Amino acid sequence: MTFFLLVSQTNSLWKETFQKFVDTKANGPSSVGADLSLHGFRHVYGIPEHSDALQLRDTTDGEPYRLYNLDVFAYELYSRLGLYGSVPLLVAHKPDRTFGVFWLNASETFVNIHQSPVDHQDEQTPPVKRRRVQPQTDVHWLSESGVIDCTVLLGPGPQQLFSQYAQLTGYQALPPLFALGYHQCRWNYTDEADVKAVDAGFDRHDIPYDVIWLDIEHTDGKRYFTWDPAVFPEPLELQHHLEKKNRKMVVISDPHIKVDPDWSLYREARDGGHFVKDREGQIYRGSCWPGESSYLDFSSPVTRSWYSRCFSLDKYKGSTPSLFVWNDMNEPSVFDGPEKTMSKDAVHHGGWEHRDLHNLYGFYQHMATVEGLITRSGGLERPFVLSRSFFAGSQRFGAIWTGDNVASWEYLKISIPMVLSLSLAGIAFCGADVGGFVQDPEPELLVRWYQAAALQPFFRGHSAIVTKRREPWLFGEEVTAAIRTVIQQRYCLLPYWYTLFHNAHTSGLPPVRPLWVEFPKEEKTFTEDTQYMIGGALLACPVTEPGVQEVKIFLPGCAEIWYDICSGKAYKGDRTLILPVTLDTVPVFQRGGSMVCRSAGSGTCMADFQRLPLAVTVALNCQGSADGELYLDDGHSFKYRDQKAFCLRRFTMLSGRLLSRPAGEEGTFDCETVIQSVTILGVKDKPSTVSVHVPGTEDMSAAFEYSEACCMLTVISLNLRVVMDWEIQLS
Ligand code: NBV
Repeated sequence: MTFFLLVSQTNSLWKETFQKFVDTKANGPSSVGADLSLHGFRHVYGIPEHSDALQLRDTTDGEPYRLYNLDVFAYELYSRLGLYGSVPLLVAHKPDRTFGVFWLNASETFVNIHQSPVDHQDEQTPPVKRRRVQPQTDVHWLSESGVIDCTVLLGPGPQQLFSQYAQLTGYQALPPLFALGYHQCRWNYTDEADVKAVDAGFDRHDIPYDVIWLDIEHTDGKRYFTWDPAVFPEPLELQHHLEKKNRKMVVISDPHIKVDPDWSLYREARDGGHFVKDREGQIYRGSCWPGESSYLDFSSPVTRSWYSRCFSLDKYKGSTPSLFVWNDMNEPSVFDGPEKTMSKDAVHHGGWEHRDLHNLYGFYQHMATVEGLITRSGGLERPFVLSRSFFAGSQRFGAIWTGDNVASWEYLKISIPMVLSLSLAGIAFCGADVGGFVQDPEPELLVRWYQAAALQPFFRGHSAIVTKRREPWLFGEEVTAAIRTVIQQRYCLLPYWYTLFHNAHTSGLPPVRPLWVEFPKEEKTFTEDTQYMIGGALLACPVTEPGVQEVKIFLPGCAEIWYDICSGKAYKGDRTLILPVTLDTVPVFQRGGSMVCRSAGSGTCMADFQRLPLAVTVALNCQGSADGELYLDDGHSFKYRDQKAFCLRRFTMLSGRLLSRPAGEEGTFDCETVIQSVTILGVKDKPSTVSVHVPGTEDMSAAFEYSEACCMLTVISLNLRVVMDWEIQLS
């Protein structure tokens, strides 16, 4: 490892001109960098956010990867330019080692990657005469300011790496359960009647959803924390209306504050010294949605606690406990600033220049907003806050989305590697605007987007102000039915998603994972970014191309069995399957050896689904065994943490016997949830009896159905309480 530090003090370098902007370098020009050679590694990943493939490319002939948070509307595809957020974590992987480099620096950063040259001569040389060339990846980090603070994470496997990184930067916050449901957003729902009509539309079309979102037009002249009295005169009544149906509302709250001395919030921020200053010590001004604006200095703990208090129910008039928040434009976006962001020589609390902490600006707003919502509930309720900008550790606060994408097939396709890269870098609660934010999706694209996004952690439909309306029922019955199906399936799968989030919260392992994370020894998986794993059990391969009649799916692992979750059909691993598809097909396979819990039934929103019984699917591996976990709690409070009010069960199947036992530490959550059915895939022979044993009660025989064609056994009419120990025996 070689380090170098460059500090030059020539006068001409103390000022830099870019277009009409002048950057005065009060502390002189500087940069810090380091070169690392990763011996034996050919595959490197991470350093989001870029609209690029999962595997990082060699940058020798092109631009380096840039980490500089910027507001980029309809960003270019397959580009290394900086987007809204940055996580300076690079992950390298080879069959016997996963390795990470965490470069903790929040100033503008470039990452160059050089892979060992391919030895062409070697390829023509007969194998016996070939020299063995050890692959090598050289990584060059370069940041504009600060110090070298670089941690090397040794793995050795992906799971250890995730845990090491989480110990450094924090674990994924456990979201309230509703936040894993479907969110309906638009810039903008125009008034209260519009919101109620859209809400009623979901009920009319039997499509579950949990949250309706209001964009900037809901405010009084883009003054956040206010309501436009003409179109949202009764915000409390509106929230109560939704709350009665167990639904929530999210409103946008951006970091820029309208310069308006007649507005008390502006005056408070100004008089409290809560704004970023320019290099002359005056309040920094820039233009944004409200016109002339100043920017809150979230790097200051005093400003953060002032901002947090702005979310208290008495201060934020028209807000209720069922109102949650969306932080947008927090790179920060400054319309008339250099590269549409804040001047690097602006000054923050403690005299720090903006250049030193640019990539942390959104992180700190997210932190303060989350703190505000927690405090608002007296520390009892889990918050939900979505942020556009982020940095390493933002996972502790909530969700992130991939910003202003476009309604095209290419953007649908790139949403998968973007979500995977974010997940690898700890930002596990992430997603992309369904349908594409800019322009209008054709119906087929919209359906395919819903199908793909229903299999990503954060699931929100969103569209820009000039696009046509696109609520799920506006494109004819076939489209409505297809969207209804995937949203309902998403809700049914939430016990599994929630368990995965609990896992991310406690172990650092992200819910969605590149294939190589689950198959670290299989080189064929190392470049795969059209299909991925949801937890250890499900392989997802959403259709992202128009007009297709079949898709090619790689099923990894020569010792694996994969079950098509739709047909139950079993396939051996280590093969490429050609699967015929229609508009309704969403290829998902369950790995032999795993278990997945789903809600059995339907409902209008998360609260309904929480009350449903569960159906367990056990997929047997070649040894006839399987295991899995289920996590449950009240879905909204911190009682799981403060009073251990959770239920964590482990199911194990071996030699025809399925056991349910507590997994590790026993929680105190006493829920009524029952398991209604258990489907076992891969049962070669029909059992003569299936009996159920619950300690303290008499053994009972259970009703079951068996399909010889699918080797599928379904034990029905069970009524097994999740919190109890039980076992099912096939004989
Ligand atoms: O607030 C308006 C939009 C918002 O809908 C979008 O999701 C953000 O990414 N916002 C950007 C500002 C305007 C973008 C043109």
